[in-house]
Amino acid sequence: MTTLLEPKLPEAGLAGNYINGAWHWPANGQTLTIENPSRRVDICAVGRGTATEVDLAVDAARAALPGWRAMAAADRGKLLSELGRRLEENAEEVARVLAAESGNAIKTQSRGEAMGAAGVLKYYGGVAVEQKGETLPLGPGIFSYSTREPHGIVGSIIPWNSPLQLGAVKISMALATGNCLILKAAEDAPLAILKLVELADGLFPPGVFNVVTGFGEDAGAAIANHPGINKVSFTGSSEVGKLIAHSAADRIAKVTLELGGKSPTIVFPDAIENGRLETTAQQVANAMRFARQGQSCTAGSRLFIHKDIWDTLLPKVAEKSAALKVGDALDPDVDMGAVVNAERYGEIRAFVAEAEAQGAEFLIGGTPAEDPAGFTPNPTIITGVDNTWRIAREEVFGPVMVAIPFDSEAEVIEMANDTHYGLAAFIFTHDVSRITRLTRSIDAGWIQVNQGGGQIPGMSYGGTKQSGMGSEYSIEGALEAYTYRKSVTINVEAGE
Ligand code: TXE
Repeated sequence: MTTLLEPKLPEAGLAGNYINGAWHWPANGQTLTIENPSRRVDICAVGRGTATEVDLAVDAARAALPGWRAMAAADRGKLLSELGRRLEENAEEVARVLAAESGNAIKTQSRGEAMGAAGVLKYYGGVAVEQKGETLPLGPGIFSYSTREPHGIVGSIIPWNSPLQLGAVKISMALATGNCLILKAAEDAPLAILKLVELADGLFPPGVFNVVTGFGEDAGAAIANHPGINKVSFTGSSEVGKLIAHSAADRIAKVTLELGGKSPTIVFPDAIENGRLETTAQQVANAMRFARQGQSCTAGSRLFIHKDIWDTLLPKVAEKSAALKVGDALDPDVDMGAVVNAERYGEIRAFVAEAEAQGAEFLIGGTPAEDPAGFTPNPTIITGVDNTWRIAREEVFGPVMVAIPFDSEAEVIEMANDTHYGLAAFIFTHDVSRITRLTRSIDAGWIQVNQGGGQIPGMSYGGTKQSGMGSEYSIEGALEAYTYRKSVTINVEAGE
């Protein structure tokens, strides 16, 4: 029998909120309970912050801002790089906590996420110095230049699907550019973030980096509505993203939104020629993020296969996907863990049951069990689906892929773009002309060709249409979204 790995968590619970460089138990004495979704057991209690804690954090951040923004960018960068180094050193411990709370398998996901988050912190640590401005050659009597100034106080709200990676992105982008931050961790998965705070304790000046743990409707909404917060950065559902955009509009706060997706994966016949069938099938399964239970905003959940290779490719994709070992995220041999909570599991179940009732066919998987021991649905591939059905149009955020055949390039472009989302797309072909036409025509912020990989520090990542606004993971994205241009014009006195 396999021995399960265990995370280290304090029995007395965690204060959760980290404000002005110190742990803070919320004034109301209330807690959030964190569940391990693989086992359906409670693992830790965390202080439940509300608007009171957000107020305290904003005051602390405001007080810290003048010193932080005045610090040399290279010195701010060094602190981020050091946090990345500490995370790397403690990656295994953090990864176990992450796997326990999120349900993301330690073997395929959580270890990689801990190292990926460290990579993001180190990348921004290195590029912090790139906060450059411009000059304008107006002649000898005048000197005109611009600088990039931080917005001031940033409030970032993150979800539970990749909490550590997204936390690292939000921390890095805000702090590298000279802003102070209040980060709201997701109520389902705050523990890995709190591990990161432990590692950061004492590193940044007090008040520069604050964390609030609480529910969306109180702590999250308090951030979205706070008059002292100049910029809100949000990753989560489109529904909440719209609420945040509305609240921010009332005070012209700046907003970055990274929302959902229903990304197309498009495979042309030449993608399986010359011995490429196995690798293409594997990359298609990777793009679907089955190993993350499909809980990824970029998941290639609509698979369009050219009719000439439908019978060859689809069974291979099914074989690769079904080969994933599903189970406890802390089992070192498990490839695919649990979805985050009962509500998400129930929604996935409802989506699949509805498609089954509409007459869909299952190539693998099926409607998840009603009352499982752990929230671990199996990889599911559905055919016989009409593009108007909910399963083909809405974000399921579970291990559920619909496969649809196509005849022509024009037809598949139309189907791929027939969605209000525009986050990612995956195209499989080696025809350069076709790649050029498709990458131009598909509405998506990020297109991968012949692979289904993850985000890369340095490469801008963000969506079009209702998938969001602004981009992350790059210094260009951070400069556009976390700073404003200040222009200065100096009338230069003529010299002797
Ligand atoms: O997200 P929420 P949920 C999509 C995915 C998923 C669905 C629902 O389709 O099935 O959203 O997930 C905070 N004001 N994505 O309900 O509610 C909340 O506390 C301010 C895609 O878990 O958007 C958490 O910290 N904040 C996505 C964060 O928002 C509020 C990742 C995300 O929670 C708030 C997650 C409010 N009124 C879900 N209400 C992606 N883009 O990767 C909630 N929050």
